Amino acid sequence: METIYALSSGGVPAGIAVIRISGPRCRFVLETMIGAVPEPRRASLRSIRDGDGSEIDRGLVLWFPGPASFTGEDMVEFQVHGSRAVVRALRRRLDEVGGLVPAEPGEFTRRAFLAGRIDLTEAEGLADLLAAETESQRRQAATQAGGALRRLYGGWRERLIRIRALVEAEFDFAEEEDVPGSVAEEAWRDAGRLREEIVSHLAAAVQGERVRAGLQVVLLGHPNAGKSSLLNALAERDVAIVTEEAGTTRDLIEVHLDLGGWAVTVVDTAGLRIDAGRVEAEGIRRAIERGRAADLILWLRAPDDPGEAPAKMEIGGTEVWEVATKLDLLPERKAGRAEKRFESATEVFALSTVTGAGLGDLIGALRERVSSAGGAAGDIVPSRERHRNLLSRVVAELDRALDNGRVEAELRSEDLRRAGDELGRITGEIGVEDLLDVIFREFCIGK
Ligand SMILES: Nc1nc2c(ncn2[C@@H]2O[C@H](COP(=O)(O)OP(=O)(O)O)[C@@H](O)[C@H]2O)c(=O)[nH]1
Ligand SMILES: [Mg+2]
Repeated sequence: METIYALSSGGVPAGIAVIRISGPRCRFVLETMIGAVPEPRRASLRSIRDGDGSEIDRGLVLWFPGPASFTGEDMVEFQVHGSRAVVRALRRRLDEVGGLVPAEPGEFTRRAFLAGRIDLTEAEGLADLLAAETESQRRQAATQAGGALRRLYGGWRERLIRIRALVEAEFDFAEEEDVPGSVAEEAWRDAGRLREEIVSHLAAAVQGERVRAGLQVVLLGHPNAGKSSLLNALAERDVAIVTEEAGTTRDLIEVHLDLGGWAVTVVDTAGLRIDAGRVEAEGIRRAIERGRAADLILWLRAPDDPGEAPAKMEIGGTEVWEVATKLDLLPERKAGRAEKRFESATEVFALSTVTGAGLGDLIGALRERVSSAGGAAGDIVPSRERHRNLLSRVVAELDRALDNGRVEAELRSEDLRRAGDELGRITGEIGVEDLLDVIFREFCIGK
């Protein structure tokens, strides 16, 4: 195994730069660069020395001997002054020492996984924790990174093994007389209870995935309906171009918002227009496609909007809220009420991004929508499609095993084994080699 190093603290210049090293050369690095191996797991202030003995910087040195380290290997951490020159000099020195290579993104975490220090769900939780932008994302990721899913799935897997042992013990007794079937029966009853637990956990997957990815809200409406203006108003900063020219927003623009601790992704789209030029038509196609996959469509229409709302079939089953824009342009007497024009809209709002009227109502409703979809703090929920798919397979195997119509107990026991294997795939104990690159690519360098 090569020894890897990386700047783990992000961009320089900064107050402090943290350089992390993991692998068998750590001890040698300490001996050559600070002339000693300090006390484990304690910060010591040392001179970090160059090849000619001169001081590169004075900083904190931490020594984490394996296997009780994050990666399971020997690890060293240098906390130095966060300047470009200090970091560059340290990198050069580490290259000179020899046997060290720069780490790939997520390589420290990958080594932690391979050493069995963490399981795959904890690695995913760490990736999510590093990417977290809102309180709900942080809480969910921290719960997962702390091993909540590992413990849950590990416990279920052990329970399945026990159930199988009891069921299979019966095979040997089957030939003998007067053995009551109750042990196996009780085991099957427990398998049924376990199935129920997994089904109700699986039902929370939608919630977990939404907290992780954020509520997806797509703005749709004809050109000049006020979509980009609304996006800007929501984002409280200029992220999309607002012009009076129709069809300027040709691409999709995404903004991540934090609405009272919940993540909401708002997507601005090209206006829907039948006679649009080709570039714009491509934008429109993408807009509708994005709307179909979203949690919520905001259908915007200006007072003078002649256009039709999209047909129900075009946007699929996505929930639609209708938003009457440019409220300030309406005469006072009409401004109070917004009548619904789009048949399947579940809510109607009226607002003006110029005066700000009505904006609070929409934001309040969005916040309500996302928090009610998000569940409670401390919930242990599947957070990825990967979990959801594998859990569905666990349930399918259990259903097969629990099907009393099948007489061969050996086959039913085999189904139980397969159910356990699917759980093992979630935690990464079984067959995940081809998945690792995908998962660890999400990380930044130095984690
Ligand atoms: N008076 C008024 N004008 C608005 C309002 N919202 C947007 N506009 C104007 O309407 C035009 C089109 O807005 P824009 O956000 O680019 O629409 P989009 O094509 O749907 O993205 C621009 O000139 C905006 O300044 C509003 O609430 N009141
Ligand atoms: Mg626009």
